[in-house]
Amino acid sequence: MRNTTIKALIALTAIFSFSASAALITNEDFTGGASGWSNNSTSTIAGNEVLGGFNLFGAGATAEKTFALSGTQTEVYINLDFWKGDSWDGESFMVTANNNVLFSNSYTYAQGSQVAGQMYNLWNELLVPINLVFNTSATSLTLRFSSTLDQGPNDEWWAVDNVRISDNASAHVPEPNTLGLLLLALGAVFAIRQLRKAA
Ligand SMILES: [Ca+2]
Ligand SMILES: [Ca+2]
Ligand SMILES: [Ca+2]
Repeated sequence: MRNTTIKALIALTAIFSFSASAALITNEDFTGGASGWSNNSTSTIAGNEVLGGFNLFGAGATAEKTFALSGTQTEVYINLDFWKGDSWDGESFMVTANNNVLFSNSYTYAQGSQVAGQMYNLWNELLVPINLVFNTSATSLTLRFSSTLDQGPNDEWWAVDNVRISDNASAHVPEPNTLGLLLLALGAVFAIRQLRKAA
């Protein structure tokens, strides 16, 4: 009887110690280069390696990559840093996921400060953190970056950095939670009492 109860408590503790946690799908800072993107060209902005950049991603440039998903998620979280470079004049930068436009915003040359590329007055660079949620239960994610720029990459350009994708799929990673710890403590107290009775 005593052993059965202790075993039951241990089993309950084990069950409640498993909690769902977000699954990390990718985390790319492009240090040492890019791989798997439709355009793997990288450059350096203020000492930091990025995908694209000055003289690389201007009119018509796109970069996309496909990632496998478990299919058990309902939300995918996409975080990245976007760099607007030099003489943008109202064009937009877009982020799409499986052909859904999740982000589209327009920029102009004077936004930001002088960091890279051309050094003409007000041909500035702007760093924009972008945080998106994509509702999907698909088994893959094709992430695509593009713009409506109409001039060459020596005139107006963009780059991305720190692309991080995660989702809310159940990862089944053992992770002590409050209930699990409480049950563990109760189990320990119970076991000690039983041992004292037995002694
Ligand atoms: Ca980087
Ligand atoms: Ca510049
Ligand atoms: Ca233009």
